[in-house]
Amino acid sequence: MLLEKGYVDPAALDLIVETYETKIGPRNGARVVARAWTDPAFKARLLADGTKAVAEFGFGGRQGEHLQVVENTHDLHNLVVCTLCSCYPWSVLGLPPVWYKSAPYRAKAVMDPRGVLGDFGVFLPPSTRIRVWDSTAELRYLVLPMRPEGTEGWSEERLADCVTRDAMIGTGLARRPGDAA
Ligand SMILES: [Co+2]
Repeated sequence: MLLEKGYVDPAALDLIVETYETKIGPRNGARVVARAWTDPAFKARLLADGTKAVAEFGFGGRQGEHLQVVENTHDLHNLVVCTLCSCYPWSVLGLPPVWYKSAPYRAKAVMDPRGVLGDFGVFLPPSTRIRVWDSTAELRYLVLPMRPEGTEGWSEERLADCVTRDAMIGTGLARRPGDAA
C-alpha cells in the first residue's frame, strides 16, 4: 500500500530488506557462533538453552518462540527448514532468504537433504549423517557450524567474519581462511 501511494521508494525498500536479510540479521548469529567457538562455557549454555544464551547478547525472540541450537560435527550435519511456511530464527538471523520460503527447498530438504546441499555446493563425506530440523512458530533452530581449521588464536570478531548466514541454516559451511568472502 505504501508503494502504491508513492510513500516508499521500491528500490530503497529492497535495499532495506536485503540489508536485514544478509547483513544486520545474520551478523547477530555470527557473533553468537564465534563466542561459542572461543568460550566452552558459553557453548555449553548455548546448546542447553539457546533462547537464554542468546539473550546474553540482548537478542530475543518474540514471546513463546524458543531457539534450539544444533551443533555440526564431522559425523553429523544439521539442516534447517520449515516445511509448512517460513519459520526462521529472526532474533539471530534476521529475515529469511527467498529460497528458504520456496516450495522446492521446503520439499527437497526433507526428501533429499544431501541433494539440497549439493545444490548449494556443499559436498559432505558419505559417512557424515544429515539431520533435518523442521521449524515451527514455537521452536526455531540455529546451526552451530564447525570452526574452520587454521583459525587458532583468532579473535571473536575475526571468527564472526567466517560465519555465513547459510552456515547457520545448514546449507553452507563456515568460510575457511583464504576462501573468497
Ligand atoms: Co513455518
